[in-house]
Amino acid sequence: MAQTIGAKTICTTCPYCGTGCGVLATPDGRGGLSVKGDTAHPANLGRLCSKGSALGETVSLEGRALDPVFRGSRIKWDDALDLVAAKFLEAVDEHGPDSVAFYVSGQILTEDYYVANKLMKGYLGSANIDTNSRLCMASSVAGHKRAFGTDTVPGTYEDLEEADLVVLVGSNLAWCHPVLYQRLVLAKKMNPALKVVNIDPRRTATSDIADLHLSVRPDGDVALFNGLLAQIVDRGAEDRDWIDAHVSGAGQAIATAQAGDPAESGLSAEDLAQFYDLWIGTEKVVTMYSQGVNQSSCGADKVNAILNCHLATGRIGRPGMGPFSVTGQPNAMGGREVGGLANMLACHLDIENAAHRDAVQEAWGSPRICDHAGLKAVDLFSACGEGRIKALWIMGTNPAVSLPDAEAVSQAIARVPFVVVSDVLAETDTTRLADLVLPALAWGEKSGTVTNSERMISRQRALLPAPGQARADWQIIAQVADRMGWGDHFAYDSAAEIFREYAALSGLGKRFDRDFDISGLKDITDAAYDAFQPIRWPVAEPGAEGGRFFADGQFYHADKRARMLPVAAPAVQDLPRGFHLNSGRIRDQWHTMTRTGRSARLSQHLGEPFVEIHPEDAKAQGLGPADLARLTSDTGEAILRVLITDRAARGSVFVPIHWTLATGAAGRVGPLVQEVTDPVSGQPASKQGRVDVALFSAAWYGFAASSATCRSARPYWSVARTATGWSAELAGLRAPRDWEAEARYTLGLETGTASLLEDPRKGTVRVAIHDEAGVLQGLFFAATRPVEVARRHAVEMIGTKVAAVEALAGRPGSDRPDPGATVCSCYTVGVNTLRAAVAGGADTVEKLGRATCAGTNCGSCKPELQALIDAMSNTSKVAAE
Ligand SMILES: Nc1nc2c(c(=O)[nH]1)N[C@H]1C(S)=C(S)[C@@H](COP(=O)(O)OP(=O)(O)OC[C@H]3O[C@@H](n4cnc5c(=O)[nH]c(N)nc54)[C@H](O)[C@@H]3O)O[C@H]1N2
Ligand SMILES: Nc1nc2c(c(=O)[nH]1)N[C@H]1C(S)=C(S)[C@@H](COP(=O)(O)OP(=O)(O)OC[C@H]3O[C@@H](n4cnc5c(=O)[nH]c(N)nc54)[C@H](O)[C@@H]3O)O[C@H]1N2
Ligand code: SF4
Ligand SMILES: [Mo]
Repeated sequence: MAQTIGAKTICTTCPYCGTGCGVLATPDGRGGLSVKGDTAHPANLGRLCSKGSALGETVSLEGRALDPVFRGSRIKWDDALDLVAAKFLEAVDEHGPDSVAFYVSGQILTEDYYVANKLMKGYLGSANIDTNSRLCMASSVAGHKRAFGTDTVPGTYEDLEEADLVVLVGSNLAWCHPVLYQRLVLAKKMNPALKVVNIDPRRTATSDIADLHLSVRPDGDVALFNGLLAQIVDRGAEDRDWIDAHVSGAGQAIATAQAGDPAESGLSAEDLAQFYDLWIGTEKVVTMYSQGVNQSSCGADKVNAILNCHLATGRIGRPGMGPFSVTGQPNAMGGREVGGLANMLACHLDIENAAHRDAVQEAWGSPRICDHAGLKAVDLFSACGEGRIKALWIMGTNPAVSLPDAEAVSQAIARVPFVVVSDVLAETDTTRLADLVLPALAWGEKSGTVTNSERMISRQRALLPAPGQARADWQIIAQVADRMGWGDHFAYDSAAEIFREYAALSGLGKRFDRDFDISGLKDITDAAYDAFQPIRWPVAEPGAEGGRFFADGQFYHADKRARMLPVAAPAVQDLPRGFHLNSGRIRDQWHTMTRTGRSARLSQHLGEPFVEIHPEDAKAQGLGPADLARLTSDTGEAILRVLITDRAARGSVFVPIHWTLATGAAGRVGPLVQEVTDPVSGQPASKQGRVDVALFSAAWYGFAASSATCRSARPYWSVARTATGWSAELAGLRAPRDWEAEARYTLGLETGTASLLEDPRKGTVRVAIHDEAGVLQGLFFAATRPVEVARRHAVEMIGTKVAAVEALAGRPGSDRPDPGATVCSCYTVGVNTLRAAVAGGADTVEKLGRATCAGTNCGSCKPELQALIDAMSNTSKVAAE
């Protein structure tokens, strides 16, 4: 069978980004596994990025939720399921169907998603089921529906290879879709004529491949693309025949674009001209976009401004041409297909359409069906805070961290009388707020399907045994439905059975002339589901396979025509004070770090929450390298390490989204972000906050490395996994009276012999803790300035029999150079090692790879290697002048 290669190797799909890479995983029989890329999978053709490569390091059972837990006590599944059923039914009886809600995730599988929707929309009778895709894809969904009459990504990944121009808008592809980025890098190598434009206020790792980087003003995208549309028309580059045959609304959209001022994009006339020349002069253009577009108060308008340009030129759905919204989560797309959002019905059908509702209800044989849209994520949590939601079930997402105004959201969740959280971990910022925590099967243990950015449906397959009492999400939901009295309609024995029902339902697509139709798979046997090969929808007949959409000019509005929309650029607003707050991702962490945070390798790349700020801005705020900054907004505050870089845009700071209360004291960006949403899509404007930035004047700074779990009660701390245990960065406002006690608490080491070295003149304190056998268990360094110790060296000494004096030196001897902060996670190659190799003549990424191995496995660090080479060659040029 297809999934079994060799004895135990199983084909599955990576659980992280929407690239949807195929993975070959081989369990080692001891709970771990080795992974490599699946050369047969069309998304990655054998490649994996640093996160995919490290999957084997994230499957241990440490910290896992293994039993149902009610208010701190383990309970039996039967009791847990009875309780959920009773509480939800009670609320519906007393307060109506809209008094209950599910908040789910683009990280659960299609089968989970389908069952959750069926229960909420068809049985409980409310559409109060929204998903974290609201924070992620909602603006693209809205933009697609407005333009195409359906939520459909027209193109395929091959378009990256077919194109002559790829425009990346608000996308840090190098870090967030690294395998797609590598496909683009390769495409550029094969076709040197291929040009790349990157539109992002910051200069990111992705900008390094760009022929043109446009540092657009935050939210300047509508002005930029309206300018493009106006130029298309001015230069007679629009496709009149295509517009006449297939598009409505062009006149008004063009008039609105012509009335705009492209200078409001914040770009110079030369940059604008260069971009417009390139775009208009290159027929095969793919405009790929992500959260810099979606997460905005004008996100849907940004999407339509981009779509307008493709519709005006008819550059859509043909090889190498089209708008391309890349999805974030592994099953963001699957969620949209099953109708995971509060304003959608299953299979691209509409809640507002009575015929659609009746057909779905009939197919489900359900007692009722929701007849109006439910609450969108931000409104849903507001309703929780206002006491309108009596029972809430959160699955596969961590809203106490990831929603805007995260502190208020946490309080809102705490106000709900009955909160269930299904998660794979026992302790997250959200499970802490739950009445009942349900243990879910994790990636590697569960089975089902996901759909990636290019509409490719792939299997996730179980390869490890179910741990403890954990159950699949769909199973938990179905068992609750059973206890609610609807067992006959939820009597699924397997994911395959759910998939068949769902595929059959999608046959309604034919009746209602919808594009999503996988009914060709409705009779798939269990064996064929086991052997399932990636397939792109639509699959309306057995044996069919989907390709690109819309080249034929057939759209899904009633008149079959696409719509160009008049979208006016938002007024440019100068900040009265403070900084623009931008937020997003780093290369080696996934969201709230519940999985990637367990890998020591991944935690070494950027191991601490930080704020990226421009050198001039840093100077003006009195911030120096490695200082700490306090960020305050109307809603909250954070304390973060200062990272000064000219890659930041002036007046704007960037903060990663990954840190939580579990990994830091004040590293969350969520509490800083105001609850501003796009009026069309309801998506939060997570990239457009306002903050003040000031120096956090700590009395002392610390670094700790321990074999145990580090913790702290200081106003600033953050912890990271290391190869020998944990490390911590900390800072305090007052020096502790007893340094040894402080060290022991931070290191989590109550026993062992402490050696203390204090230098009052330099203001430094160093503590080493050895066990009885003379093995170093913990090291603690404190100073009145940000601590200068060779961190990797300190970490590597833990667990060895190094003597106290050597351990306390904090630096390796001259015979063992400090490798420095990790750049290549796969081979743990540090920046100092790389600098030495470049200085020794390794002046290309390839040579650096041969000299140090860096970048030769997954390749995710190649942009950083190139940047290092460039930076060093610039420095040596300056030195020579
Ligand atoms: N390593 C890693 N990869 C991931 C994830 C992860 O957590 N870690 N998460 C996955 C998920 S769910 C998602 S949604 C994707 C997100 O993937 P991306 O959207 O590529 O990632 P972000 O870092 O959120 O934001 C992209 C860029 O938008 C820019 N930006 C901000 N404001 C504007 C603006 O007004 N205009 C423009 N043009 N750009 C702007 C930011 O500076 C940032 O560099 O990544 C997926 N992949
Ligand atoms: N400021 C700001 N905020 C943002 C963003 C931003 O760019 N800036 N980006 C937004 C975007 S695009 C996204 S997608 C969200 C992501 O935000 P979240 O969805 O809140 O983040 P995750 O850490 O992915 O949460 C997933 C949770 O599900 C658990 N889990 C993993 N697998 C399973 C499973 O199979 N079943 C169950 N039941 N649980 C599982 C994990 O342990 C984890 O607790 O953040 C959003 N928030
Ligand atoms: S690019 Fe990386 S994170 Fe995304 S699916 Fe592929 S291996 Fe996983
Ligand atoms: Mo996302």
